Amino acid sequence: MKSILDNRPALAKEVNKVAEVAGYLWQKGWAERNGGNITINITEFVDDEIKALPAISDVTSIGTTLPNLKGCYFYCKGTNMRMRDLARWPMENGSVIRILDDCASYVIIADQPVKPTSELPSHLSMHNFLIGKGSNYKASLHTHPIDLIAMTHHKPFLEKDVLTNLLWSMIPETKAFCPRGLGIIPYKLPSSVELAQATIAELKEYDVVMWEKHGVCAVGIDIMDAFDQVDVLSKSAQIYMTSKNMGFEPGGMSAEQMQEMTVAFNLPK
Ligand code: 2HA
Ligand code: ZN
Repeated sequence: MKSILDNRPALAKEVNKVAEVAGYLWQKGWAERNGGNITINITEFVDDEIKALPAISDVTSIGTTLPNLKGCYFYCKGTNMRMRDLARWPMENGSVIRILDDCASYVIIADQPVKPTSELPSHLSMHNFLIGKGSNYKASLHTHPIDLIAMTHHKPFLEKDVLTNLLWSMIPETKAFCPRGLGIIPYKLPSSVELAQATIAELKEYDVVMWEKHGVCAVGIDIMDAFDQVDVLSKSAQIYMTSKNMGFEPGGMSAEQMQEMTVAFNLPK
Protein backbone atom coordinates (compact mmCIF):
# COMPACT_ATOMS: atom_id res chain seq x y z
CA MET A 1 0.00 0.00 0.00
CA LYS A 2 1.14 3.53 -0.83
CA SER A 3 2.23 5.66 2.13
CA ILE A 4 3.03 9.35 2.63
CA LEU A 5 6.31 8.06 4.11
CA ASP A 6 7.42 6.50 0.77
CA ASN A 7 10.51 8.27 -0.60
CA ARG A 8 10.45 10.75 2.28
CA PRO A 9 13.24 9.47 4.56
CA ALA A 10 13.30 12.53 6.83
CA LEU A 11 9.56 12.29 7.53
CA ALA A 12 9.75 8.49 7.87
CA LYS A 13 12.56 8.91 10.44
CA GLU A 14 10.35 11.11 12.67
CA VAL A 15 7.39 8.71 12.43
CA ASN A 16 9.69 5.76 13.16
CA LYS A 17 10.88 7.54 16.32
CA VAL A 18 7.23 7.80 17.37
CA ALA A 19 6.84 4.05 16.81
CA GLU A 20 9.99 3.36 18.85
CA VAL A 21 8.76 5.50 21.75
CA ALA A 22 5.27 3.92 21.57
CA GLY A 23 6.98 0.56 22.14
CA TYR A 24 8.82 1.91 25.19
CA LEU A 25 5.57 3.30 26.63
CA TRP A 26 3.94 -0.11 26.34
CA GLN A 27 6.97 -1.94 27.80
CA LYS A 28 7.06 0.45 30.75
CA GLY A 29 3.40 -0.21 31.58
CA TRP A 30 2.52 3.43 30.88
CA ALA A 31 0.15 2.65 27.99
CA GLU A 32 -2.68 0.36 29.04
CA ARG A 33 -5.32 -0.19 26.35
CA ASN A 34 -5.47 3.04 24.29
CA GLY A 35 -3.81 5.14 27.02
CA GLY A 36 -1.69 8.11 26.04
CA ASN A 37 -1.19 10.02 22.83
CA ILE A 38 1.50 11.54 20.67
CA THR A 39 1.44 14.34 18.12
CA ILE A 40 4.35 15.62 16.00
CA ASN A 41 4.50 18.84 14.01
CA ILE A 42 5.71 17.63 10.61
CA THR A 43 5.15 20.87 8.68
CA GLU A 44 8.88 21.20 7.87
CA PHE A 45 8.71 17.95 5.85
CA VAL A 46 5.68 18.94 3.77
CA ASP A 47 6.34 19.34 0.04
CA ASP A 48 4.06 20.51 -2.79
CA GLU A 49 2.86 16.97 -3.41
CA ILE A 50 1.68 16.63 0.21
CA LYS A 51 0.06 20.07 0.03
CA ALA A 52 -1.94 18.86 -2.98
CA LEU A 53 -3.20 15.68 -1.28
CA PRO A 54 -7.01 15.69 -1.00
CA ALA A 55 -8.83 15.31 2.32
CA ILE A 56 -9.82 11.74 3.18
CA SER A 57 -12.11 12.78 6.05
CA ASP A 58 -14.83 15.33 6.74
CA VAL A 59 -13.81 18.73 8.06
CA THR A 60 -13.70 18.34 11.85
CA SER A 61 -13.72 21.08 14.49
CA ILE A 62 -10.80 21.20 16.95
CA GLY A 63 -13.00 22.87 19.59
CA THR A 64 -10.77 25.91 19.88
CA THR A 65 -9.09 28.40 17.50
CA LEU A 66 -5.30 28.19 17.23
CA PRO A 67 -4.01 31.01 15.00
CA ASN A 68 -0.37 29.84 14.80
CA LEU A 69 -1.35 26.51 13.25
CA LYS A 70 -2.60 27.86 9.91
CA GLY A 71 -1.34 25.48 7.18
CA CYS A 72 0.42 23.19 9.65
CA TYR A 73 0.54 19.39 9.39
CA PHE A 74 0.71 16.90 12.24
CA TYR A 75 1.20 13.18 12.64
CA CYS A 76 -1.26 12.12 15.39
CA LYS A 77 -1.84 8.84 17.17
CA GLY A 78 -5.38 7.65 16.44
CA THR A 79 -8.10 7.75 19.07
CA ASN A 80 -8.78 4.34 20.62
CA MET A 81 -5.57 3.01 19.07
CA ARG A 82 -3.03 1.15 21.19
CA MET A 83 0.59 2.21 21.65
CA ARG A 84 1.65 -1.43 21.37
CA ASP A 85 0.08 -1.58 17.90
CA LEU A 86 1.38 1.82 16.87
CA ALA A 87 4.88 0.58 17.72
CA ARG A 88 4.64 -1.83 14.78
CA TRP A 89 2.23 -0.07 12.41
CA PRO A 90 2.42 3.71 12.94
CA MET A 91 0.44 4.60 9.80
CA GLU A 92 -2.41 2.23 10.63
CA ASN A 93 -2.75 3.48 14.20
CA GLY A 94 -2.19 7.16 13.45
CA SER A 95 -2.67 9.62 10.61
CA VAL A 96 -1.50 12.92 9.14
CA ILE A 97 -3.81 15.91 9.48
CA ARG A 98 -3.85 19.34 7.81
CA ILE A 99 -5.05 22.36 9.81
CA LEU A 100 -7.43 24.42 7.70
CA ASP A 101 -7.26 28.18 7.16
CA ASP A 102 -9.88 28.92 9.84
CA CYS A 103 -7.33 27.56 12.37
CA ALA A 104 -10.22 25.83 14.13
CA SER A 105 -10.70 22.65 12.08
CA TYR A 106 -8.73 19.94 10.34
CA VAL A 107 -8.93 17.20 7.73
CA ILE A 108 -7.06 13.89 7.57
CA ILE A 109 -4.88 13.56 4.44
CA ALA A 110 -2.90 10.29 4.88
CA ASP A 111 -2.48 7.35 4.93
CA GLN A 112 -5.90 6.16 6.16
CA PRO A 113 -8.85 8.01 7.78
CA VAL A 114 -7.75 7.18 11.35
CA LYS A 115 -9.46 9.70 13.66
CA PRO A 116 -6.85 11.57 15.75
CA THR A 117 -6.37 11.29 19.50
CA SER A 118 -9.06 12.34 21.97
CA GLU A 119 -6.57 14.78 23.50
CA LEU A 120 -6.24 16.70 20.21
CA PRO A 121 -7.37 20.05 21.74
CA SER A 122 -4.58 19.97 24.34
CA HIS A 123 -1.95 18.64 21.93
CA LEU A 124 -2.70 21.23 19.25
CA SER A 125 -2.93 24.01 21.86
CA MET A 126 0.57 23.04 23.00
CA HIS A 127 1.92 23.17 19.43
CA ASN A 128 0.18 26.53 18.91
CA PHE A 129 1.83 27.85 22.07
CA LEU A 130 5.28 26.50 21.08
CA ILE A 131 5.13 28.05 17.60
CA GLY A 132 3.96 31.34 19.13
CA LYS A 133 7.02 31.59 21.32
CA GLY A 134 9.41 30.66 18.49
CA SER A 135 10.31 27.29 20.03
CA ASN A 136 12.02 24.57 17.95
CA TYR A 137 10.03 21.88 19.83
CA LYS A 138 8.04 19.64 17.49
CA ALA A 139 6.76 16.82 19.71
CA SER A 140 4.04 16.47 22.30
CA LEU A 141 3.59 13.34 24.42
CA HIS A 142 0.87 12.33 26.87
CA THR A 143 1.32 9.11 28.83
CA HIS A 144 0.29 7.36 32.08
CA PRO A 145 3.45 6.62 34.16
CA ILE A 146 2.34 4.60 37.19
CA ASP A 147 4.86 6.03 39.67
CA LEU A 148 4.36 9.71 38.80
CA ILE A 149 0.54 9.41 38.74
CA ALA A 150 0.60 7.66 42.13
CA MET A 151 2.51 10.62 43.57
CA THR A 152 -0.32 12.99 42.53
CA HIS A 153 -2.71 11.11 44.83
CA HIS A 154 -0.86 12.72 47.78
CA LYS A 155 -2.03 16.32 48.37
CA PRO A 156 1.26 17.76 49.69
CA PHE A 157 2.94 16.74 46.40
CA LEU A 158 0.54 18.97 44.46
CA GLU A 159 1.98 22.20 45.89
CA LYS A 160 4.13 24.13 43.42
CA ASP A 161 7.59 22.58 42.87
CA VAL A 162 7.37 20.13 45.80
CA LEU A 163 7.64 17.21 43.36
CA THR A 164 10.16 19.04 41.17
CA ASN A 165 12.56 19.46 44.09
CA LEU A 166 11.94 16.00 45.52
CA LEU A 167 12.49 14.24 42.17
CA TRP A 168 15.53 16.37 41.28
CA SER A 169 17.13 15.43 44.61
CA MET A 170 16.90 11.65 44.03
CA ILE A 171 19.72 11.43 41.41
CA PRO A 172 21.78 14.18 39.73
CA GLU A 173 20.70 13.29 36.17
CA THR A 174 17.08 14.26 36.75
CA LYS A 175 17.75 17.99 37.04
CA ALA A 176 20.38 17.77 34.29
CA PHE A 177 17.93 16.21 31.82
CA CYS A 178 14.66 17.72 33.01
CA PRO A 179 16.02 21.16 33.92
CA ARG A 180 12.70 23.02 33.98
CA GLY A 181 11.11 20.58 36.43
CA LEU A 182 7.55 19.30 36.68
CA GLY A 183 4.45 21.51 36.59
CA ILE A 184 1.23 20.43 38.32
CA ILE A 185 -2.29 20.81 36.96
CA PRO A 186 -5.22 20.09 39.30
CA TYR A 187 -7.61 17.41 38.05
CA LYS A 188 -9.63 18.36 34.97
CA LEU A 189 -11.86 16.35 32.65
CA PRO A 190 -9.77 14.39 30.09
CA SER A 191 -9.88 15.81 26.54
CA SER A 192 -11.43 19.11 27.71
CA VAL A 193 -10.51 22.56 26.41
CA GLU A 194 -10.07 23.58 30.12
CA LEU A 195 -7.34 20.94 30.46
CA ALA A 196 -5.73 22.24 27.26
CA GLN A 197 -5.74 25.83 28.54
CA ALA A 198 -4.30 24.87 31.94
CA THR A 199 -1.59 22.85 30.17
CA ILE A 200 -0.36 25.69 28.00
CA ALA A 201 -0.36 28.05 31.00
CA GLU A 202 2.06 25.65 32.76
CA LEU A 203 4.23 25.19 29.64
CA LYS A 204 5.38 28.80 30.06
CA GLU A 205 7.45 27.48 32.97
CA TYR A 206 7.84 23.72 32.43
CA ASP A 207 8.46 21.21 29.61
CA VAL A 208 6.73 18.43 31.56
CA VAL A 209 3.43 18.83 33.40
CA MET A 210 1.41 16.41 35.54
CA TRP A 211 -2.31 16.09 35.05
CA GLU A 212 -3.42 15.18 38.61
CA LYS A 213 -4.58 11.53 38.87
CA HIS A 214 -4.33 11.12 35.07
CA GLY A 215 -0.86 11.35 33.53
CA VAL A 216 1.94 13.53 32.24
CA CYS A 217 2.23 15.78 29.23
CA ALA A 218 5.68 16.58 27.87
CA VAL A 219 7.03 18.60 24.97
CA GLY A 220 10.43 18.38 23.30
CA ILE A 221 12.55 18.89 20.19
CA ASP A 222 11.43 15.45 19.02
CA ILE A 223 9.48 12.58 20.57
CA MET A 224 12.65 10.99 21.99
CA ASP A 225 13.46 14.21 23.85
CA ALA A 226 9.93 14.45 25.29
CA PHE A 227 10.06 10.78 26.35
CA ASP A 228 13.52 11.09 27.94
CA GLN A 229 12.35 13.89 30.22
CA VAL A 230 9.43 11.80 31.50
CA ASP A 231 11.72 8.78 31.81
CA VAL A 232 14.24 10.54 34.09
CA LEU A 233 11.40 11.85 36.30
CA SER A 234 9.96 8.34 36.51
CA LYS A 235 13.41 6.95 37.43
CA SER A 236 13.53 9.43 40.34
CA ALA A 237 10.00 8.48 41.41
CA GLN A 238 11.12 4.82 41.46
CA ILE A 239 14.14 5.62 43.63
CA TYR A 240 11.83 7.47 46.04
CA MET A 241 9.34 4.58 46.15
CA THR A 242 12.08 1.95 46.50
CA SER A 243 13.55 3.81 49.47
CA LYS A 244 10.10 4.09 51.10
CA ASN A 245 9.54 0.37 50.47
CA MET A 246 12.81 -0.38 52.27
CA GLY A 247 11.30 1.46 55.23
CA PHE A 248 13.06 4.82 55.22
CA GLU A 249 12.54 8.32 53.86
CA PRO A 250 15.25 8.96 51.23
CA GLY A 251 17.64 11.71 52.34
CA GLY A 252 17.89 13.25 48.87
CA MET A 253 20.82 15.29 47.61
CA SER A 254 21.57 18.27 49.87
CA ALA A 255 20.90 21.88 48.85
CA GLU A 256 24.68 22.32 48.44
CA GLN A 257 24.95 19.28 46.18
CA MET A 258 22.01 20.53 44.08
CA GLN A 259 23.57 23.98 43.80
CA GLU A 260 26.96 22.53 42.83
CA MET A 261 25.25 20.45 40.09
CA THR A 262 23.25 23.44 38.82
CA VAL A 263 26.44 25.49 38.38
CA ALA A 264 28.53 22.62 36.95
CA PHE A 265 25.85 21.71 34.36
CA ASN A 266 24.92 25.35 33.69
CA LEU A 267 21.24 24.70 34.53
CA PRO A 268 18.55 27.41 34.74
CA LYS A 269 17.37 27.55 38.37
O1 2HA B 1 -5.88 8.50 24.63
O2 2HA B 1 -4.86 8.86 27.53
O3 2HA B 1 -6.21 11.07 28.07
C1 2HA B 1 -6.28 8.10 25.87
C2 2HA B 1 -5.86 9.05 26.90
C3 2HA B 1 -6.70 10.24 27.10
ZN1 ZN C 1 -4.65 10.00 29.32
